[in-house]
Amino acid sequence: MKYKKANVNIAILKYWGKADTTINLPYQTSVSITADNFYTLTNVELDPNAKKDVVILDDKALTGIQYTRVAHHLDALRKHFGRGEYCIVTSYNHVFIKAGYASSASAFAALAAAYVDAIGAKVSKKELSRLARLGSGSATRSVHGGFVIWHRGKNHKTSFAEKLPIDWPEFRMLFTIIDPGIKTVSSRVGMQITVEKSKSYSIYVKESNDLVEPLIEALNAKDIEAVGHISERSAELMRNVMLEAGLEYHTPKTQKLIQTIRSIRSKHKIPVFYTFDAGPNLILFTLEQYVNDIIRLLPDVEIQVSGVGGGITNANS
Ligand code: 2P0
Repeated sequence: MKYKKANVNIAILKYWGKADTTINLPYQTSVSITADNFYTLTNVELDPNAKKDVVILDDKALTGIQYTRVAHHLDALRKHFGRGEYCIVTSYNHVFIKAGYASSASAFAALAAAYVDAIGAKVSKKELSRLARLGSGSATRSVHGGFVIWHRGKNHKTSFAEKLPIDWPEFRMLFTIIDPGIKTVSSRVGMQITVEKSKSYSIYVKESNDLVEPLIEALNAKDIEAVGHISERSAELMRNVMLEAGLEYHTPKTQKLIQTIRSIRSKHKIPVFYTFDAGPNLILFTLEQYVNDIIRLLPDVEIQVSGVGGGITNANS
């Protein structure tokens, strides 16, 4: 079977809140790195006789909210292309599920690409990023490889992602597993609660958008210290508005690891920085030459190392 393969991405500069929930229009411009070892494979077949979509994930038919999210994305794609046929979606997730890392970025990027392929349409990567956004915000960025910027835009046309012209193959992400069993409020729900309840949300949006230019400068200069400090600031700004809205995604283990990372930095002069999403795990940013030392200094932490990955590709199985 022919599949589209999309990798997950981790934001250095975070997206956390929607100006328009129907088309996942964000309040902030965000910047991410596409990972090279966690991905989703998806095939879409049109079924002109079907009365509804069928979605098979990891050999099991999806139901409930997961099914509804896929069907809604397909509805949006059908509407966009003026088509009516329902689909059979077959998908495999090669994502670090055990750690609670979300797979919506790779899942909806692969779905958009596989649907476009199934109807035989030709679209640019920029357009594909818009179509992926209709399924999930973070999927907008997974269309591209490398370092990616998602311009927040003001409407469907102007909110898209593009690859930044940065070649930094030594960059590494260390995915930690801290509390695998913890269930959290989904990003989709969490960001809505934050927009509604956080007192300083509009200040956060401005502070976040003010980090775009310094981050691009730091990436262009391949300045790991500057990139790392901006990534921590972006994550902490996001956490601050989450906490104002009553959302705590960290556990004591998360906070303890943050302290350890800071002390590795100061004591051992190793450039290692953290970020986090809507969960208890940290993702560490560093360079290839420091990976072994960092792993040695964190003997009790389960870690998966990832390099910089590519954009959507074809795959067979
Ligand atoms: C990000 N996250 O920039 C941020 C940081 C989590 C924290 O994008 O509702 O699954 O589908 O647009 O994309 C995760 O949220 O939410 C996310 P929807 P999504 O990576």
